[in-house]
Amino acid sequence: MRASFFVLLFLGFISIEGKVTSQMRSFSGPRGGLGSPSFPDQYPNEFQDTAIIQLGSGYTTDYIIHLDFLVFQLENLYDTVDIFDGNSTDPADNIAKLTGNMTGRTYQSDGPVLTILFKTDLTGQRDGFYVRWTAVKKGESYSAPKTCDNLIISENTGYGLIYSPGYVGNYPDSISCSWTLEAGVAQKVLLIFYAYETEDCYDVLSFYDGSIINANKRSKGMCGDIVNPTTEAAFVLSTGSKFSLVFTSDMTKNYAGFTAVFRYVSASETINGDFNRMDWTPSKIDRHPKMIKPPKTPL
Ligand SMILES: *[C@@H]1O[C@H](CO)[C@@H](O)[C@H](O)[C@H]1NC(C)=O
Ligand SMILES: *[C@@H]1O[C@H](CO)[C@@H](O)[C@H](O)[C@H]1NC(C)=O
Ligand SMILES: [Ca+2]
Ligand SMILES: [Ca+2]
Repeated sequence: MRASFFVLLFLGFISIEGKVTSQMRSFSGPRGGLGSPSFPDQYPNEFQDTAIIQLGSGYTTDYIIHLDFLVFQLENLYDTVDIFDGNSTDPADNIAKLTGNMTGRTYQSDGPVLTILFKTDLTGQRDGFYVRWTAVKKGESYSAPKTCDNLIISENTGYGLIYSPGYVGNYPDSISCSWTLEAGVAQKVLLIFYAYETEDCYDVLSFYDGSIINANKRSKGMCGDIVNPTTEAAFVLSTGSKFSLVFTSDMTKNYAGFTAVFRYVSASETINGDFNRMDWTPSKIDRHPKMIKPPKTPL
């Protein structure tokens, strides 16, 4: 899988002053995504990352930048993100100050350039953030398209992001989207959900070991208010190297849906052992007894 929808330009340099490592990054294009340093691994301590996003040529001051934080988990109060208008870190240009768990938040600049300043202190690391940006004409409102297109961002470095149609806004009614993730030989697919909320139990994310056609469906899918984006993350691990997902919604009632990071991990990985966060266990799924419903669309 390859990223198809964004253009990135990385013109970085790294410097070390005292103990704090500073890094500058520059991104250009009408849409794209960027993660905190080391994402999706935990970010480093004593680090300062300045990322400048410019929409690029053709995007005049008639355009603004819309930001959707698909993932946002920082150590509360000690690690921070500041968003500034323009190529600036002047307090007068500050749009927002973020910390803690803020997955699903949305911000907008006043013009075609903005700066994201990320600072960490000397202890306490978390998963960090991944933000998606989009050019929007001034005066027009923006919400992510509610279709099955472009619901996956693959960084081609062993991880990616996957989210429900319309995220961070609500998913549409009567939709069925599918994804197939393929890890290498002797690997499995690990999904880390940073948000999950669907209608219980009419809108369901189902898991298949293998490709969708001719695959073993896991007996249970996910539905309901499962992962609170301000307090939790949850895990799902594939059985083999290929893992397929199908999200279906019925005709009424919709919610924010989900956002997850996928990673390719060693086949010997287990969820219970090595991960120091809330595990996605069968007993947790069992809290939702109505969960097993066949997808509405035949596969
Ligand atoms: C941002 O401003 C700094 C200082 O003026 C400059 O050195 C840098 O090249 C600018 N970066 C971009 C991407 O315009
Ligand atoms: C953020 O989420 C993590 C779990 O993913 C949790 O351990 C932590 O307490 C949360 N932080 C806040 C400030 O709620
Ligand atoms: Ca910290
Ligand atoms: Ca529904």
